[in-house]
Formats: sequence, structure tokens, C-alpha cells
Amino acid sequence: MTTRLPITGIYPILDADWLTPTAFSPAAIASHLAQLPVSLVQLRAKGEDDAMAWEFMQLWMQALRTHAPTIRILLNDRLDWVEALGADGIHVGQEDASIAACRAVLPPERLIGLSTHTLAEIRQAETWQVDYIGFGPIFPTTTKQDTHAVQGVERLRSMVAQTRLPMVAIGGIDLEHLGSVAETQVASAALIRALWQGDWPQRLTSACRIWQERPAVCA
Ligand code: TZP
Ligand code: MG
Repeated sequence: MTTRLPITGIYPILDADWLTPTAFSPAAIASHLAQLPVSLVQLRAKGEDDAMAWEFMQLWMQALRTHAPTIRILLNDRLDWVEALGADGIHVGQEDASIAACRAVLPPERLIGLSTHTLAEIRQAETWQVDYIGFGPIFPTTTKQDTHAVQGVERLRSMVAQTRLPMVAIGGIDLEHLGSVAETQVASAALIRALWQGDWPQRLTSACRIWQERPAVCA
């Protein structure tokens, strides 16, 4: 299918394990994001109980809608909350709700992203109504414990070349690696640890600059 999601720039994941409310201001981060070429973010609260995860997602939805109204917001794995929170869609893993189940409950305009790790999963995703696929982990990461084998940049490059689905690289991508990931012509790179440190404004700005400086595609 042709995508309805022209992803521009990096794909920041706002993760509850990293964005502790005392250290990170949602309004400040949302306002900074609004100044950058970022079209999509994801809210992720995996380790939290439901009440805390809801509170986290509600807080960030509100800050982003107020200060960065053009950025689209996907929820990680909380299909049941997309409509209630007014999010733009969902990101699911292979073991989460199926794409058919997501499409069955979401209005058609909602976006769906799916994690993939193999060419077989990518080929299967091509037959489903997904707006983009994640692919990774590209590098070792400690942010997610149950990850698949590390893929590496050359395998990423090969997968990008073999599918028309927009692909988002994920996993262990720090600012030093970002240029090599961008150079594969993958549509975007999802980042957690690389962004959410004390100097997050500089990190966000640097990540966007690295992404924008990637070489143009040769026909
Ligand atoms: N899915 C695959 S790896 C990963 C997720 C959510 C973690 C990415 O986090 P980081 O900190 O950018 O490695
Ligand atoms: Mg999941």
C-alpha cells in the first residue's frame, strides 16, 4: 500500500522510564519539538501500572497538543486508549494486538506502525494495512530487555532496499551512530536514550541536524 504517513526527520519516543516528571518538563519538550522537523512521536509506558501509564500518556498528549499541534502522536501498544486520548494511532509489536484487530477498532484515518525483525515479517507486513514498520534493534540497547538479535547497519540497508513500506530504524541508535543509520535512506530513526538526558535540547537539535544532513538519494 502507499503510505499515508510522510515521516520527516527523527522519531522521538517519549518513554515513561526516561522522562521522569521531576526532571523533564512536557511543555518545554513539546515546545522545542514544535521548532524542529519532527512529524511523529510515540508515547511509551511499558513498565508502569495502568494508572501511571494513563497519567503519563494524558500529560504528554495535553502538552503536545497545546505546544506542538502539528506533530502526530502514536501510543505504544495501548489500543484501548487511542480513541479515549485522541491519539493519531498505535504502534504494536509482533506479540501485541494484530493489525486486523487494530484496524477493526480504529477509525480508518488512525495510523498503525508495526515492529519487524526479519524479512519474513516485513513481507507479511506488506500485505497488511500498516503505515510504517519499525526494524531493529540496529545496535545493542539496554532500553528494551526482550529485543531480538542485533541487526546492524548493513542488514538495515538491505531491508530498506527490499521493501516499499516506510521503515523506522530502532534500537541503540545514539547520536554517534545516527549518521550511519540516516545514510541507509531508512525513512526515520526512533530514539530514546540518545535524546532523554539532561542536555536534551541540544541532543534533539543535533539529531535533527544529523538527519537533515544525510546524503540525498541517487536515482
Ligand atoms: N524496540 C526495539 S529496541 C527499543 C524498542 C522500543 C528500545 C530503543 O531505545 P534506545 O534507547 O533508543 O535504544
Ligand atoms: Mg509491545
